[in-house]
Amino acid sequence: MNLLLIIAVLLGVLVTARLLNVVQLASSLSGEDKDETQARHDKWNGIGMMTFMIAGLGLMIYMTLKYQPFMLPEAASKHGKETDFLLNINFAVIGIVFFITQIALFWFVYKYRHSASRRAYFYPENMKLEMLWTIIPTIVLSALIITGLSSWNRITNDVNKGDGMVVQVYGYQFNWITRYAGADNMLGKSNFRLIADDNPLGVDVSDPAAADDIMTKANEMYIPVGQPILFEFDSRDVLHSAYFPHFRAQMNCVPGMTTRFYMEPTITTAQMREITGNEKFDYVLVCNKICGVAHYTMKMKVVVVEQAEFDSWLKGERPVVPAPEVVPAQNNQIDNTVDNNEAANAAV
Ligand SMILES: [Cu+2]
Repeated sequence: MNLLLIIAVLLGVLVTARLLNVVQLASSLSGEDKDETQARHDKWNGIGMMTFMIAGLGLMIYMTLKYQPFMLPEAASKHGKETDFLLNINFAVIGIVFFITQIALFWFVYKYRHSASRRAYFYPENMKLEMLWTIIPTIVLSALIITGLSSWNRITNDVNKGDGMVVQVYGYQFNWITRYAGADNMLGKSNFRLIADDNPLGVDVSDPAAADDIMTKANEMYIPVGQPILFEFDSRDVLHSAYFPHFRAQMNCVPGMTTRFYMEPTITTAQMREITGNEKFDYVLVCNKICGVAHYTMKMKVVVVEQAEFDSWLKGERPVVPAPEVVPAQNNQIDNTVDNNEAANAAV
């Protein structure tokens, strides 16, 4: 199908080229003035350019408006509002410049097309103009970069404030695990050597800080609204990137090191459902680094609730260090022996 389409387009181009040749030949045979023919062609070229510009810009405006409903809703975090503000300023500046330059470009092609009655004016330099188009972009770009950098520094420096509930986001191929620091707000140490089926984060259970750490049961993360949260990101295997699109937050998860991000959600899931008019709306945490074949499945539901609801939810989750009576190590061993014996008997 695609091949047929390509062949059809190629044939179309060839036919048009041949037709133009024929038209040219016909006009030269009929004794039409060469300059006149050229002028007619130039005019149609100019009109074509203007049509292309109007259609292109029109389509661009139409698509921007049409797909507006599919854009992210308003930012749901404090930093997110700042990020959006910066982004909008950038879009405004780029948009204005884009429209001015594109309209000028196509208009000039049309307006100043070749004319036998007009000579090109030799205009080698104009210091004033050159100063103007060097200094204005320098000022505008510097302002954009300086405001952007200062915002970025403020956002990333908030990590050093030392407050905020500590939540670990652990990425692995291909999902996320979250761990809450508990009452002491300190995560117990972890080491990849300790990773086991019943200890997916490799938490050092002998570390007293780990005693009150909590892991989530389901593939979801609850966070309280209006509270600063200090995320600590880790990866078990390859680079992942923890991306919270609705909070305008993203941080790489790097194997062997912990990265941090500080965030304060401002809109609960329930409120966002009202704002978007979508009853099924949910915040998400997704992976934003192609990390392997099932990268696209790395998605976790994020639920923003009031503090009280968060507290009661957290009580229902499982502790990282299981209570001693839950996993009696000895029984396990005995069970294994029985299994082994059975297996041995079966083999005999
Ligand atoms: Cu990933």
